Amino acid sequence: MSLSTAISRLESLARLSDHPGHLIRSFLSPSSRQAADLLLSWIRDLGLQTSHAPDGTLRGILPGSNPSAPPLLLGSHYDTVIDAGKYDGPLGILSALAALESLAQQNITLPFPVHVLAFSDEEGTRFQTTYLGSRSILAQLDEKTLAATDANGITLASALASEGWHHNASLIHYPPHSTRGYVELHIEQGRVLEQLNQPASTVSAIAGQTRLAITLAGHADHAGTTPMPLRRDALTGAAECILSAESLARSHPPAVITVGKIAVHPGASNSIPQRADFTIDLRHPEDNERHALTTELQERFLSITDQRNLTLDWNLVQESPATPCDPTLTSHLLNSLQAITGHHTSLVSGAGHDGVALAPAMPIAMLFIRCRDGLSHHPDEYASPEDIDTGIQILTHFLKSFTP
Ligand code: HGY
Ligand code: MN
Ligand code: MN
Repeated sequence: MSLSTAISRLESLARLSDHPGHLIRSFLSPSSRQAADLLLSWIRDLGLQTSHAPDGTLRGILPGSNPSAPPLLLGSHYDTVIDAGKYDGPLGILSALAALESLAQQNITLPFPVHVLAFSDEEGTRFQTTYLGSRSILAQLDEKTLAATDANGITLASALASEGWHHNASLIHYPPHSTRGYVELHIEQGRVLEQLNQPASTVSAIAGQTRLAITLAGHADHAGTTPMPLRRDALTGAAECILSAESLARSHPPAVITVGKIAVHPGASNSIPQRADFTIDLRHPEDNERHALTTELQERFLSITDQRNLTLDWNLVQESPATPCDPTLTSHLLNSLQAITGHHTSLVSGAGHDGVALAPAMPIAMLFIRCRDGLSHHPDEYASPEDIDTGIQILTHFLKSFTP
């Protein structure tokens, strides 16, 4: 596949959305199915043996000269956030296919199988629970995750049962330590490579994440007849909590805390809000710091809600540990990075990736590609054709020289 083919395929995928006005592909949605069919056709065109799991995980197998050897896994995710860019996820899948096509054009057969995986839900846009695809290939969709509900109250379990792609589906499963590892190419989603004026880097570790669902409840009342001192306003309480979360993160760098979603009930302009529901996304590269900040945040919220005579409902939706990348697998990738770019840079990832879910069962390594202004989870997300080409060359070099 030439670079121009990879670029035009990114554009084709970016046109498949659940919403006419912006890019969003969520778990098992119609546009996800269209994207899956397109990806499977491209994987098939490369001569790989394709399959899909009911949860939307796709796989292409290139057997190599020793089909029974432990496989190397490549890939990324093809779901998106809301109003997404076109590179976060699909670039990793298409770069893997481009690297394999480059090897085929050089008549190179690898001495081990390569499995290209496309995960159907890394972002958690529908159920707020991340890494559904990568956790499913390890058979780790636990009861709590299966009970997660979407905005319509549908549980993941019932969505899988009623909307899953069961026709011609097969089990895609990897027992622990049954592979050579997982390597993912991804845009950096940060500004460091731009500041260093370098096209790519490896990743040393992925920051830990804590995702919370918070509900503050007070008392609905008339906006015109209720004096300020008598109010139990859930939204102003939430506002104080949110600003407190921001000041906590600002005072503890490199911690980051984000409130990405908020809903107010009853939502009438002349009614005092009875209830405010919002999300917390808290990240830090050190788990003990992340846990300490989470405790501090809960104490701050309890104090605010006590003072305001509100109730606090604090729910841990999901947490992922800070995840180091495998030093040996990463050193192979670093050698290829150096061979192609002359650089030897490794960065910590503030963004989460499927490797977090896979790390307990296999070595993981990641290759970052520079993205303009570090922008991501935004329609203006952009990686240059030159940097994408460099990424594909590094991946190709890595596959050729990877003799584990
Ligand atoms: O939220 C993240 O870090 C990733 O984009 N899923
Ligand atoms: Mn993302
Ligand atoms: Mn991603």
